[in-house]
Amino acid sequence: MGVEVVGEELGSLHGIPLFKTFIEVWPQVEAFQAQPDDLLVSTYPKSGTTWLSEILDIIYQDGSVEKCQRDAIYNRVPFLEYKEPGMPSGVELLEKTPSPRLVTTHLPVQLLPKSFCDKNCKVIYMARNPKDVVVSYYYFYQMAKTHPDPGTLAEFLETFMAGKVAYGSWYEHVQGWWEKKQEKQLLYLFYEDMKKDPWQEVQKILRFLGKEMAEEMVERILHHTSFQEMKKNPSANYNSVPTALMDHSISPFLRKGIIGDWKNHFTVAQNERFNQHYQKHMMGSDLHFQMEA
Ligand code: PPS
Repeated sequence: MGVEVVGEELGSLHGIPLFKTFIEVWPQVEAFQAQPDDLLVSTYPKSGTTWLSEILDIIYQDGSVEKCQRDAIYNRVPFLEYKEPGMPSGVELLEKTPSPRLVTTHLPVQLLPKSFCDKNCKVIYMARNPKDVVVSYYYFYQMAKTHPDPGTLAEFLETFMAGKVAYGSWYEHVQGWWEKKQEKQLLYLFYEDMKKDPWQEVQKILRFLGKEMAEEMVERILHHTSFQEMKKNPSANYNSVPTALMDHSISPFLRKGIIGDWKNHFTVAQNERFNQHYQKHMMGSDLHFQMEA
């Protein structure tokens, strides 16, 4: 008989709603000792973490698809603050990962363990427009069983706008990391740019990493990390996660991978309300999001 995981209500970490299992290991995460050659991939949930991780891993493996199949993406690129009962924590996994390490996190900038700044680690942040994030998150809340019940989409939209979802306010997250760009080696990317011109975005990444790659290799990377390829790739599509934790029959992890799916979900009234909320919370920011393809 399979174990049934029932999503508990979220706890609170320094005011940020978060899974209680993650909060329990927080002292370990906070004390994490980064190494100068660690590369941190930072995102708000559902903004392209897995996609960017796969792109970076294949760059690190010099374009070798075979080497990227050595393990599941969540083991190749450990998730810093992760913890589930019976599973190694992100920190435990990282301690066993050879350098140079790729590390993912969804932490808002103010909670980033100090060591990443002390060691001057490079950071790549990827942001995605909030309308597609909230739709993607709604499906993820249902398929990834550790989340509380999201209710209807209308209810979930309110929870999201109020910043009461796991990792808190999208607005604070994208703006906080945007401001961090002033003082750190940080490359700030957008999911929508990666969709529209992946070649150009991969060139930005290569420049940021100080790497050069033959055109043919870049073509191979783009093919390997396309939505269609990743969706059928068992080491990138999360199918290896036990069904008790992620039920892909409810919604696959690689669900649609497009810009503008929110149009298939928001009513006209919800869209108007969301736009007003967005304008209010982004006022004064020079960050701009593309909501459409
Ligand atoms: S998580 O759980 O926060 O780590 O999720 P994350 O990986 O950040 O985001 C999942 C969404 O990214 C889409 N995705 C992609 N889109 C385009 N191309 C590629 N290769 C790709 N890989 C993942 C994935 O489908 C989720 O978005 P939605 O809109 O739900 O499809």
